[in-house]
Amino acid sequence: MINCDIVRTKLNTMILGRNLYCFQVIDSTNSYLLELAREGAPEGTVVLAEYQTAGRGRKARKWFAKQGKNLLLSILLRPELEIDYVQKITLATAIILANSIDQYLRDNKLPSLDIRFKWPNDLLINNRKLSGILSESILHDKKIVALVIGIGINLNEMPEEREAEIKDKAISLKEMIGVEIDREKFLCQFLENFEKDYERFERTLYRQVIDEWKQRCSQFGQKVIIDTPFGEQEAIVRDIDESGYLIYEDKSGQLHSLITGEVIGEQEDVTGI
Ligand code: BT5
Repeated sequence: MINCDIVRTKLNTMILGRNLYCFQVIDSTNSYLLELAREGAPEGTVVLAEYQTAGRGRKARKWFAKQGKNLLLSILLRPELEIDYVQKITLATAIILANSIDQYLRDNKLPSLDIRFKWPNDLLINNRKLSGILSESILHDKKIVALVIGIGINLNEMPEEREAEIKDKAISLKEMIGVEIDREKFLCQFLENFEKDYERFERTLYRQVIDEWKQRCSQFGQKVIIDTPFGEQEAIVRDIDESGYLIYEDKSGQLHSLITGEVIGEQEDVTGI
């Protein structure tokens, strides 16, 4: 069991995680935190669980995690911003998470890993999913009243412990580097980095987020299948716009932006065609 007393003592933040809820089992940390948010919980509240009975991804997909091996958490933010910023804050979370992993590996003299991003919310290693982020918001008049960022990251789960459904798709840090990740230490570092970077990104209205995110994305130029609200389409990923939406080129060479759809398949790299 992750030791929340250790986390509370070691955590060097002003706001983030100061209000910390830890559960052995919960339905979903996001659902619980959305409830707390409706009841007025303050910005920076964090909910952590060792196991979720209804952990979810987008579009009611499931998030699997073996008890006590990974990190499952949700963070409550209350940025005084419009709905358009939700996507950028999600991309910012991926950047902070990837940088925190780099830092953990560096600090512990472990081999570095090439963490890549897949739009809109995946962290990948060797094309397998290490982490997923689910942002859910409560809005009023297009303004964000509360934003719950849910993060699932595979730290110590090994392939033999994994659900059949994700056996070929998932990867964990321990699997890559061969040593157990200190979950309390990693969590504290991540929350500390999050607090610093969130403040930095917000102060500059998320201007650097897109550039920083693109540096870890290898999808540009890839021929993919895109699941748009109007059905599946072949496309080439071209860019991310300043709101964090995906720009893709359709078969006739026209550019479109994708806000809610999804890149579901990757084909060969066709950069330059
Ligand atoms: C996501 O959705 O990737 C967002 C996942 C967010 C999970 C966290 S855990 C804490 C918080 N509380 C919650 O209830 N949720 C958040 P999406 O892009 O829709 O991807 C979902 C897909 O990822 C599934 O359909 C599986 O194919 C795959 N998947 C599920 N569990 C996985 C795992 N542990 N590792 C890698 N892939 C996984």
